[in-house]
Amino acid sequence: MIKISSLISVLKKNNSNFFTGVPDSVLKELSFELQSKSKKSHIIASNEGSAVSIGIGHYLSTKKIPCIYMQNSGLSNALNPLISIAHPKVYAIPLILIIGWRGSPKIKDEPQHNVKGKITEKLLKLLNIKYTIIRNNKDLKKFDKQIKNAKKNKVIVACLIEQGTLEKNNKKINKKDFFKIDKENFFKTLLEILDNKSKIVSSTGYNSREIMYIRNKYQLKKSKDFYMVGGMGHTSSVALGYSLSTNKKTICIDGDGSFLMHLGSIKTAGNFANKNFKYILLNNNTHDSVGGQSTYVKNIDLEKLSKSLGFKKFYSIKDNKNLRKSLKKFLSGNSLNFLEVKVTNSKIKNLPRPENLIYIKNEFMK
Ligand SMILES: Cc1ncc(C[n+]2csc(CCOP(=O)(O)OP(=O)(O)O)c2C)c(N)n1
Repeated sequence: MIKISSLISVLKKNNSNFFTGVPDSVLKELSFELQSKSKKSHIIASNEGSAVSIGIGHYLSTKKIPCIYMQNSGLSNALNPLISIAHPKVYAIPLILIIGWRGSPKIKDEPQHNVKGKITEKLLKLLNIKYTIIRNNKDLKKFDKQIKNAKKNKVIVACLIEQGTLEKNNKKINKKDFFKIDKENFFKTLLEILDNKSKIVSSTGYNSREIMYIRNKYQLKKSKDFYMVGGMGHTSSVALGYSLSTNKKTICIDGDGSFLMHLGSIKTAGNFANKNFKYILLNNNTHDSVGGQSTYVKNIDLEKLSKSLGFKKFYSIKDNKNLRKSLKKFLSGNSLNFLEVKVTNSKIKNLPRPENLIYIKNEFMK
């Protein structure tokens, strides 16, 4: 184990004091530590490619190496600017990557993480990125040397951090409920209303796990789900692709972090979706499932945004009063509409995780 302060002090010693990234549960302690930093030195990015690019811009203006943090699933989002801009054979921009290593061969994890976990080191090797697996303070010394080398030779350097490596301390993000609707009540109501033919495509984070839990708890078996266990930000695209070749109601349940990650997809849906595509944004204004970091979605005028992206009507449900009635109205709407539901953070402890993915897919496709 290592203290987060020890990692940060290695970075500081190397004059790297600018952080940008997408939150990850493995790196929660880093997020907790960074929350007191100003906008000038810490930016929560909407996706990992943007984080790398913000870091590149930082280097261009300061000559200092930025620290870019991400979960290894996001490494694929980061690849484009890493390879096509920052790579030593392109612009040679030095960067420090701090990567949360889900599915490392040492640790039992979910199927989607196991696949990425197994190839994470190979990906870094393929990119010629030197890295350290940080498990103790000795590893930090090795990482320090690699950073010095990266500075000198203008190359990218990375560290891999497994679940449980960062020591917990008393710092936390004070998880705040910005909004009122209890998610359990929302999902229960939705699953009660939907008919047998309807399909749900739900996002990474707590949404999919909560739907699974609530179906089981209340034995609500109508309609079928496709859980986006990975591919964060692509929920609306999967739902769009599904909905175009069917008349079945296709309900896209998105989280606000997921909505922002590839916001352009919502414009694609706005252009091309039919009225059977039902987009529901569950807005809690946080990356609830990875530590409660803010998404800042509450500052967006979603009515103006959704309408300008091509949705005809905008609905927002703020409290439990008329929840059922409003949901029914939205679902039976005769045009392409956008629904925001202002929800609390998740209150359910020990949520299940989708495991039998092939079975889930086959049921969904029936
Ligand atoms: C590409 C990618 N980057 C980061 C993550 C880590 N991650 C998992 S869930 C999540 C937050 C999702 O936020 P939101 O959609 O608001 O859902 P909530 O956590 O509030 O349930 C993040 C960042 C991931 N799974 N994939």
